[in-house]
Amino acid sequence: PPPDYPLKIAVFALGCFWRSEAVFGCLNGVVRTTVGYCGGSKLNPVYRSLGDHAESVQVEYDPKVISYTQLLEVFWASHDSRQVFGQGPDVGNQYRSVIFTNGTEERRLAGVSKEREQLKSRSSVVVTQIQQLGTFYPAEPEHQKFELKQSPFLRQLMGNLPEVDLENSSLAAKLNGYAAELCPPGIQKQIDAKINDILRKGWPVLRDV
Ligand code: MHO
Repeated sequence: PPPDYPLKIAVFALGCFWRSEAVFGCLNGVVRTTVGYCGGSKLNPVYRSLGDHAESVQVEYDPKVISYTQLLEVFWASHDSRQVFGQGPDVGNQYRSVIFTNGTEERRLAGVSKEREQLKSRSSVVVTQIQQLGTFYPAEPEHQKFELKQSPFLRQLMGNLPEVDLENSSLAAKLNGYAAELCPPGIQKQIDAKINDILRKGWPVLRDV
């Protein structure tokens, strides 16, 4: 059941959003994730025409379980913030690194964390932008929980939930990270164990991890 206090929302851009969603979806305290377009001015962006937006992930989290500061730590640890146009095979403005802040406290925390990141090495400059959060445009359904959808096994284990349920599910957010092998080692192992358990006992579906 959802808590009786409000959940919080954080938005980050750190390269291809399939991966970004997997990274944050794994974390305890993250309740829901959505990939989308943010940070630009183009109205109603779509994948093939996202204009000046960055591929982003919106993270809905329980602030009593995970803090904004902890999310920032995961953000820095999960990509190379010193590459202007993203990394690996994904190059371009759409893959830039951005922290979208909502309010002065988030802006302050983001600024402090960026300074700390810069101090780790002077040989290059951290190019991450800190930008006030504007409209977040959710991406097309096929981009939501993309990593999870590559695994028919995991989807079956979840009882082949319809698309909408998948998008809103905490379990799907977590398994999306598990499928991409992007969960912290402890969580990855815990999910392995749970899946093995279910396969052994022959429970119908996985409901929680
Ligand atoms: N290199 C990736 C980028 C996808 S990401 C959603 C691809 O397979 O197209 O931009």
